[in-house]
Amino acid sequence: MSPKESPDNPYSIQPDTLAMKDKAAKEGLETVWDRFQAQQPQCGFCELGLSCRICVMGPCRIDPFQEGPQRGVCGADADIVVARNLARMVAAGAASHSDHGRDLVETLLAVAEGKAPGYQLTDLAKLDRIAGEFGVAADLPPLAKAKELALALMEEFGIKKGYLGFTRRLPRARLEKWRKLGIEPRGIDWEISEMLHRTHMGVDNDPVNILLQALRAGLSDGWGGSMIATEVSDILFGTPKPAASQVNLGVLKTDEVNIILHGHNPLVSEMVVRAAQDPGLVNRAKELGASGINLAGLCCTGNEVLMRQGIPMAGNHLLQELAILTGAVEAMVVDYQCIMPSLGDLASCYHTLFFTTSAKAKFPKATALSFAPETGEALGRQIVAQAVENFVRRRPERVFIPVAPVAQVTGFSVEVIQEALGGTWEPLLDAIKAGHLRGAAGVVGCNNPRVVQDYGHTNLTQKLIAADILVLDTGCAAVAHAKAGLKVPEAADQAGPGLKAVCQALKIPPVLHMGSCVDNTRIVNLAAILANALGVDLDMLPVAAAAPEWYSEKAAAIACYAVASGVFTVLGVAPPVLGSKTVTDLLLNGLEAHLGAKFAVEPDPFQAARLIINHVEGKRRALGLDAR
Ligand code: BF8
Repeated sequence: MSPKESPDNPYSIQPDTLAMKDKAAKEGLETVWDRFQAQQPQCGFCELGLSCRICVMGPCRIDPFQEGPQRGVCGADADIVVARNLARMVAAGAASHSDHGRDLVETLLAVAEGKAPGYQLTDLAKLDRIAGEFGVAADLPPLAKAKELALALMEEFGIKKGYLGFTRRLPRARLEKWRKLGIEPRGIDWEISEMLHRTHMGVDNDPVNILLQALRAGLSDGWGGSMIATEVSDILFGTPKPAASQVNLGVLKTDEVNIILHGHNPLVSEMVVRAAQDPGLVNRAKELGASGINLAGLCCTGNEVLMRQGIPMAGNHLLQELAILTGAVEAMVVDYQCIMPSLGDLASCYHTLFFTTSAKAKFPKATALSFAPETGEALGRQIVAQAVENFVRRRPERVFIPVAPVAQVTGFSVEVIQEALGGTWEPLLDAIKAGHLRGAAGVVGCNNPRVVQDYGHTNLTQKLIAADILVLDTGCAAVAHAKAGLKVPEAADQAGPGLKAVCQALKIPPVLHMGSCVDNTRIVNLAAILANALGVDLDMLPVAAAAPEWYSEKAAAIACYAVASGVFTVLGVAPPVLGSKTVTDLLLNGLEAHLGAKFAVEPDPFQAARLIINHVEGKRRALGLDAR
């Protein structure tokens, strides 16, 4: 797939999406694009952030044309309303990632106490390292160490004085910037809850002050909840290593029991992976006429099991309904986040079993199962057993798998990158200093029906690698890149000469898969490592981030912690802030003087690439490195 200056249709650049969308239309089934169309025109007040429904003196709206009301019933003006709305988005996003992290810490404690059969401490070296970071005695045996670490991580969520523990990974200069602004993250739940308090009517009515707390809530996610989720997942299930896998709806098999793992948290899906290898269940599948049991991922649960177990990826956010429409899915298993409430309806139009696995996330027409560390292993087995028995209900005449799968290589944790470099960061720093590698960019985030699916991700990334900028990806962007064939070593041919040489020397793709959305912490962690190695703050690095197709509150939280950590971040979809000049100016300009980084909004991926390339070259110049 080569860069295309304009998309062929308003929906997607992906053949599997377009084929399945046609199938939905033929069968009279509704998808996200139908509902998006039915919502047009969407509320202009809301798009600008100018509607407020925080209290029941309202709802209120501020007239952007200055002809109608300029204040809500309480007296809040456009700046206050917009700032409060954005801040609540960030708080919700930070809460989502962090609650996911908390579930992992609870499981770590259960494992340490011998209460979680089937779960274990898989990466003991990482347990040692993280326990060391949190001051746990080095000479404890693994289970005792895991218990002390779990208890220490639980404290990160509460009333913690001073900075969150993982911020010790950052250069002092960054922490000093936060201290001056009063945004050093304290307890994770504290920052999120204070954000909700301050946006209650009649509390914080200074838009700048509100936004600073939004950054702080974002930081409590990036250097707190999400980072805990990543590190504890690695301890429990293993730190990812490179593995060959495949992507797109073609990973579903016409002759096997297909089970899709969707959502974000690996706790249940890892147990499903284990159960699917059980010879008894595989034999039962064969007795029922299937050739075996095939697992495939969707969204970030998909990324979790892809990174650690090489499980193929069926698709990203906008594929979740379409996967069911293949008619080949015996079970869709979801945990939480980014799961469309429409899935139950679609599953009921086919033979697909729809299992929810978290008591906190129930859905219409779903079979509600409830994960607990004590019963997770049995839950995984129950799900696979029911999926296998469901194979006989499949109707072959309704099955349509539209494409052949595409190859990808996954599993690039920070540890693996360091290992590939020979155990030291010097070769990477040398490549940057010599200019073979101009810099790096994280291209991350969602799909959004406002954007042609994967058009933003793919074109931006192709332009960046052609300019010798290494791309690190996570989330739904990672799926788009893989489908475009950018995540195999041969894709180095699409890179500029410097990046191509680096990739060929290390036998890596020019786009490195670093995981799910909580794993954006791997990217900021890597940035911190490089900044420390160079003796500079993060904002001095020739790096940037982009979320070309974001939709979610979690993405808003990620963008906040990226910028607050010093990383220039380009959004492909404008956040609902344009109704306030004060808020917009602060995000696009004002933050830079204090944090060395800011946001940009650029829907055109080619223009976004130019912004990032110019930024990277500007940072090189400032570091005294050669610049183009
Ligand atoms: O956490 S990229 S659509 S699946 S929010 Fe959701 Fe966005 Fe996908 Fe993963 Ni992240």
